[in-house]
Amino acid sequence: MTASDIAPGSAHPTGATHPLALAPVAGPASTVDGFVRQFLRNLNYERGVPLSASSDNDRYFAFAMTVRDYLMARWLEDVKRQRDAQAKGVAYLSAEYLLGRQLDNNLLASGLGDIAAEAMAACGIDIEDMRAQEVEPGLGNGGLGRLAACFIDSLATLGVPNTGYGIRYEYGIFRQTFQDGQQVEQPDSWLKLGSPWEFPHPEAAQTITFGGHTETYDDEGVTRTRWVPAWNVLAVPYNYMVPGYLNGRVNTLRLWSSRATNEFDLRVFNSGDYEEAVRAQTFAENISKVLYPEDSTPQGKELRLQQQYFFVAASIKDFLESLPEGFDLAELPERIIFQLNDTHPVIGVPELMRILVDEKKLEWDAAWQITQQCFAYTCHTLLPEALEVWSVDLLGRLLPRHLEIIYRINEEFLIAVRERFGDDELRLRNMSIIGEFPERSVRMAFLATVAGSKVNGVAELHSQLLRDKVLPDFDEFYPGKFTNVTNGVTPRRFVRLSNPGLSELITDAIGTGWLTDLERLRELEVYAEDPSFRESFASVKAANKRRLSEVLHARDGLEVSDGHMLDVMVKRLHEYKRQMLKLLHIVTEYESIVSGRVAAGDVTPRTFIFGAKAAPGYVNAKRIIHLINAVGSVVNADARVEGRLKVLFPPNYNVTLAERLIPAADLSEQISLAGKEASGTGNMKFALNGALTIGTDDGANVEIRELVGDDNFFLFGQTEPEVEALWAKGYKPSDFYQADDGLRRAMDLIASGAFSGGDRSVFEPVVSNLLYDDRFMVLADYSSYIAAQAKVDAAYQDQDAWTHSAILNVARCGFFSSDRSMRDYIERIWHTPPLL
Ligand code: 26W
Repeated sequence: MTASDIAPGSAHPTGATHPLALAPVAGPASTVDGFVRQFLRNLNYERGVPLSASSDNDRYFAFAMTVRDYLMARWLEDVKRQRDAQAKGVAYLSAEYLLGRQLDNNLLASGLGDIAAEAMAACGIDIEDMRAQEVEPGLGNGGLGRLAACFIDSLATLGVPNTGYGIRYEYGIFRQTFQDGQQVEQPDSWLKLGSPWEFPHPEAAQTITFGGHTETYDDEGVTRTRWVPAWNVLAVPYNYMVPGYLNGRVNTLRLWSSRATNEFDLRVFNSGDYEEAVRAQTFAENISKVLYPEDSTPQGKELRLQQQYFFVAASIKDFLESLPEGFDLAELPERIIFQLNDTHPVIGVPELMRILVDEKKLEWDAAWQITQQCFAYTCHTLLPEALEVWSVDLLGRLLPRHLEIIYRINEEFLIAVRERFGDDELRLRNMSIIGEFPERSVRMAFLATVAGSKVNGVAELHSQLLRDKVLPDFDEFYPGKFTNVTNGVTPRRFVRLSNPGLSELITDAIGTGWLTDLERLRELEVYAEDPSFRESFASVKAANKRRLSEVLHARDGLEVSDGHMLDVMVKRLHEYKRQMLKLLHIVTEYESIVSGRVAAGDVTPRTFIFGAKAAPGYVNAKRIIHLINAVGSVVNADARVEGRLKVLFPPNYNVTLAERLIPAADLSEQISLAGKEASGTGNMKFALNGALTIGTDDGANVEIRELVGDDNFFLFGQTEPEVEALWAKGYKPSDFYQADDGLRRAMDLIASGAFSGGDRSVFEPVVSNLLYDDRFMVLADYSSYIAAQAKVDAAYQDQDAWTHSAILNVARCGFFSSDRSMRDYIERIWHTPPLL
């Protein structure tokens, strides 16, 4: 970088003369004075207020900007370094990023924490008040969105060139409230007070077109196709810093926001139809307005396809424009890999083909060669209903040229299949990218599989089932294409930031290296044998519980009782995740007390905490939320329980709450029906924070159990093959109901209206759903779950042994760092080494 690229001194808040004077790993040579000066400068010149008249929000902004200023030199430098090196990079294409709050993360990454704290103390400002100002960007639904956020954190920390591409939704995942125990959704206006972390670049907007028709024309004797679209919108990029942990590296997250184009406006406007012009504007701006809150059940809504094409087309253009003039497109695969985070961005495949063939005038085969090497696909589900399909009708109307291209890709693919397997019509129908029932539609997972250089599942079991059950013909047709990369989580946010007590304890024992080399947690194993370490570990857990209690009290007026085991189930509300199974356990415990069969004093005191949002249209899930709240009201108020059971359901579970809840948990509930949860990532966060898991052999639970050992994990439930066998034999849930007294009593109590003021009709659908349908075999796994919970109770009696197990969970779960996931992607899929 030339010195003139960056304003000397002024860009740097801390008084250092030149940003490069800062050693990346050794930490900043900055000063408290420098921080204070820059903070006040930002308050005055960016917010336009003196300290004496500033609001909490002003101070939060000025503070955030000071941290931002500090990272800025490194960001500019990194962007330039990546451009100059012409090294291969990763374009992570994801419709969701569930980022969580940025302030603390960016403070940590910059190593400014202590200086900032001192500086604010010197100004008489409580950092906590400023932290509380930040509304987390909830631009995702759950696991998939949070995974994307962990991955970009790890890529920056590893120093791998990466841009995360996505959508800047104006409204993220809805804010959940409860009214009479039922979920009510409120809009999430996270941008109401603005965000100090975003850098809009309207001048770099891309025009994205839709609709219209295609036509052929003669191009010097070659017949070519062009797309004549009917309407367009602008995609305005907003850049966000993605700082690596203490390494002086900063990558970019680029989220697109839709705007009306002038061109479009003016045409209508000049025709005199003002209302129509306004309508058109609103229409264009709707594209990035709101995140679809459906997790795993695509609704096939036109706006959703518009969103997908909008951000993917903008991202691909953005990348192609960044290439040097005269770049040979045959070399594209040496410069970029577009990673498809589930099928949501798959429309990028025909888009790149369209650009290469129609615009760059490459031969189809050459273009296809390039395209196939430039994409890779990650599948995040096994539920058949979660696999996206777009009706040919809709796709053809919105993106006529893309549909033609998809048809051609399919045609050539099916010819190749026929060559290989012969005229096996059934197989051809099963493998076709175009499905015929219930309507003609494009199977996006098939398109992604055909186009991708690699296809990966997100945990060993998931990848295996993907090959064996979901896409077996493709696995046979493309040997070597399928692979696994087990998910991971960033230890910076989910251990260091969320659990400072544990982090300090670990660092005191084994030094700081673990934060970027999580396998080093293994060195803690010996400390599990040290009574004084166990004591410290237990007191960290106790302190985390008190901290949680304060948060829940302030946030929701909820009380966590002292001396209780904290039993936590937090994740989206979905039938396959089986919150109902957890609830049946609670009702069983409660019923055994109120019926007098068990003395309250003999019950292990437990506080059960739920956190879960249901998709707004998912009726069964919403009924289960209602039932959890109803059971909570009754159990918590019943004197016969003597306070030994407590059910808490803080509304609006999000990343910020997760960061408080997980470090306080004793028991982690990972109880999905085997073969349904692709991986889970909450399970990893709990284990790394010293909670023991009660779980089925599903997703990454399998790998957690293998690592921590059977003695340190409460396994229950059928295995995936057992589930298959029971379906094959004919599953009758009522048989299980009849055969188990505890189950019958719990179900009968719910059916009796005990949790609905005597009104039997309220929860009747929940009970009959289990008795007569039970798609996720709650009843089949009940007895095994209850038996495992009894083992949990027994184990919890010996607190010291429990702590021993908890330490071993931490020590043995270093594998689940998202840094390791990224290394696996790099080695198996991307081939993008860190840029040194
Ligand atoms: C509406 C369409 C749709 C379909 C699927 C929206 C969202 C999805 C996602 C695949 C749901 C999701 O978040 N899956 C989760 O991904 C995590 C990260 O890999 C896994 O850990 C979870 O097991 C998986 O459920």
